[in-house]
Amino acid sequence: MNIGIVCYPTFGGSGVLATELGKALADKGHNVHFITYQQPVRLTGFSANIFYHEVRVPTYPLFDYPPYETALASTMVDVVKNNNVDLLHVHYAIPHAAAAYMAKKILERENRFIPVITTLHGTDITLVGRDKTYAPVVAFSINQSDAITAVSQDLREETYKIFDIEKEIEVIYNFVDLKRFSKRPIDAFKKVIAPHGERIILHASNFRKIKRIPDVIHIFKQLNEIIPSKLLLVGDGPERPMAEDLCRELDICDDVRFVGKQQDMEEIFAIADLFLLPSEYESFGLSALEAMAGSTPVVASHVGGLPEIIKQGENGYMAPVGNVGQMSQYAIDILKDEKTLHHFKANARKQAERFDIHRIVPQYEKLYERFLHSFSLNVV
Ligand code: GMT
Repeated sequence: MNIGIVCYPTFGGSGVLATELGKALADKGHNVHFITYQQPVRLTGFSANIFYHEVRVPTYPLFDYPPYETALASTMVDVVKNNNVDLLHVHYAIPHAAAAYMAKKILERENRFIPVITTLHGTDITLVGRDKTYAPVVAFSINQSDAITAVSQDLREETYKIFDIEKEIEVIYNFVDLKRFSKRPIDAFKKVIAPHGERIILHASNFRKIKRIPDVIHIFKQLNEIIPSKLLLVGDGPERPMAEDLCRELDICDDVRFVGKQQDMEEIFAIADLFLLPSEYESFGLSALEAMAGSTPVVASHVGGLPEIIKQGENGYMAPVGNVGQMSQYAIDILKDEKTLHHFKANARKQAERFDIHRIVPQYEKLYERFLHSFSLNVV
């Protein structure tokens, strides 16, 4: 198959998932055409059947806001026509589903019928998408997609609650490549972070408000008073300066390290003892799944799709949003002795196996085949 994938090229979960999906499809022999404004961060190395098409957005003095959506739709048309693309799979509804609808309509006028599959990732529905400046276009373009998938059952339900969706939304869970997360901890790295054998606590995100970074820091502070630990903060974003101030205020700077955006998350998860994700909302929580794949238990908020991957008291714990005291107590419970920690780590890895890439990617392939078949029969 020749598949066009449209996504954000950044460190965000939807872009990471879309890139990993494209790479996995290419490994299985499909030709994959990434269409985005920058080379996706996880698209490294060379693969004979992966192609990257950059969306160029020319500027003009008249444009305070260069029209990305128009440039994207035009690039989609061009890529489909020149590469015999069979279908377009867009990740994150805004603005990708609307641009895909436009491209589809243009191609239809040339008698080319291209199925559009939209994968909803979370904030495209629950936060940004529902904003009334975007909502009508989001709802319309989702409804115009030939297939809609959501990354969790919760996101599926939320989408039906927020928008008037006339079609079936299929749940295809996010996945992780377990093989990649099978690394043994690098002792030298561990020693640098925790020189006296302290527990290593990890948080990785885009440091946006929805991630509740102050909760991460307060949970760590309470935990560190009982169990000597180090906090590793991976990623960057608008909340970082505030987070640095808070660490100074709480006098915990010696135990906290901000390491910025990182590529080799496998090595970081391998040395971590616990992952914290006290978000306001997570449609799925791909970082939590990656942590589990690296045998790291998770303490998180009981929200969104997280209960679909975290099993209370088995591979982690969840507490109500903002209940920092409960979350730090759970962290202490997991980290209190080697035997308990080992048990949680083993269960985390076992749970991640349910979401292995080899189980999930065939679900997308099946979906593609179904729509290609229907389109060739003209029954959609
Ligand atoms: O919130 C983020 O980290 C970014 C955002 C994105 O679209 O890149 O993540 C959303 O999609 C991820 C991949 O499907 C999910 O794992 C995240 O839970 C989801 N974020 C939210 O729902 C807040």
